[in-house]
Formats: sequence, structure tokens, C-alpha cells
Amino acid sequence: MSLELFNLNGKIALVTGSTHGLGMAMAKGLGKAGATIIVNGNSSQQKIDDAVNFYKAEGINAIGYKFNVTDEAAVIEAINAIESEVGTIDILVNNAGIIKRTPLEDMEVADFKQVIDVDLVSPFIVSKHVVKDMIKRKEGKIINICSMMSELGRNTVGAYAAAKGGLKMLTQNMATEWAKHNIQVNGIGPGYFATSQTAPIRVDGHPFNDFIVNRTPAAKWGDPDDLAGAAIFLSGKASDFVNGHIVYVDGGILATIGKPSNED
Ligand code: GCO
Repeated sequence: MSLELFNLNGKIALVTGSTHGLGMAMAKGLGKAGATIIVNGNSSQQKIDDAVNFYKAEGINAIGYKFNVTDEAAVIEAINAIESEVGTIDILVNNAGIIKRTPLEDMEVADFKQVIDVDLVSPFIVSKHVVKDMIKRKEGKIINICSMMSELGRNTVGAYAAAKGGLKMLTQNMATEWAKHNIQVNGIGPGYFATSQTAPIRVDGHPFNDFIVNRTPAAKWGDPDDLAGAAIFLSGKASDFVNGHIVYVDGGILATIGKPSNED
């Protein structure tokens, strides 16, 4: 019984932004648990093809679809294609996201809106169209990728924090509206992970790098593979009565006020 709770054989998982980084790590975890992975990106077909080849080399069944998650018409077209060419989507991971690091007083309104569009509006758009079939089938899993910034502010990431704070509440509202259809909507809140998004603030000697290692009780940056367990849990039977919960995978950041840099 216990392993069945985490078995995703026969399931189809769409992971937006799964050509690299945390999306790829979570998708790899879902694939290793048996799911077929729908790989999504919007930068280049080559990146999608390379990612599909990566998943296949890992023994994972993967098919790529290039579409812009902020473009509702493109999302509708892609979901229709996926459902006719691969099958209905059992698991949706809304991972695609951007960040712009600028002090709020200097931030262009267009840049602020773009962050909100990608990080908050697109999970709504994709979920709105994927959930239709989940409601018909009375079954589905939706996972929104939140952030430390769903709970905490930080200098220069105001637009991102507004989006990720909103995504936490959107997750709770999706859970509220769709739980009666046996659809579980939850979130994963990554702490600070070694990815391309954090590369600029992670270089050796960068003050933020030292700050994060000190601010994280586990005293290190997360490895993207550390997210696979939470993704598998929230995608399988093990979470069939878990709704509106954000699972923070953060090495203990949100558990603590922090400590002086000279304290062990
Ligand atoms: C930053 C980082 C964070 C992380 C992550 C933390 O500039 O503070 O990029 O936003 O990416 O979201 O949970």
C-alpha cells in the first residue's frame, strides 16, 4: 500500500517551464515515479528538444510543447493538442516564472506588470483550461510553485513578491473552489536553490551568497533534486486529502528569525 501512494504510472504531467532549473528537477522526479512528462518552454524549440532528450535518457517518457503560458489562445491550442495527441492532463505543475530585481521606486510599470503576468496570471490561465477536464473526470492535481517571497519581502524583488504572495492565495482559492471535484490544489515553496535564476546572487564572495548560507538553518543552497519528493507527494494518492497547502522546501528558512553571522 505505502509505495502505491507515490506511484504515478499511467499519469500525464504538464510542467510549465520544464526545460531547465527547478521545473526540470521536479519533472524528472515525477517522471521517475512513472508519469509521462509534457515538457513546456517558450524560448526555443531546440531547448525543448534538448530537454526531451534529457528526460528520455533518464528513462522517462516525455513529449515537448512550445507555448507561451501568458497567451490564453496559445494555452488553449496547446492543451487541445496535448489532450488529442498524448491524453488528458492528470497533474499540472505551474512552474514557469521570471524575476526582475529592481528597487520598486525605480521599476518600470511595464516590468512590474510582466512579472505579475508570467508569475501570477499564467498559472490562472493554464489552470483554468486544464481544470475543465479534471472537473469532468472528478480527479486532478494542480501544484503552483510559490516562493519564500510568498511569505517574506526582500529588497529589489517587490514585483516578484507581489506575484508569489498572490499565487499563495490563488492556490488557496483554487483549492476552495475545486476540492469538491476531487481536485487537490497545493503549492511548493522553494527556498534558495542553485539555479540559473539565482546564479547572479550566488557567486562566491557575493554578499547575498554568504547571507543565504547563514540565513538557512541547513547552511547551504538547495539542490533542485531536493524538490522532487514534495512534487511526487502532491501529485499522487498520498495527498488526496491535502488541499490549499504550501509545502515549503527551504532548509528551515521560514522556521527561524535567523542568527548573527558569527554564530554557529
Ligand atoms: C531572489 C531569489 C528568490 C528565489 C526564490 C526564493 O532574488 O531572492 O531569486 O526569489 O529565486 O524565489 O524562494
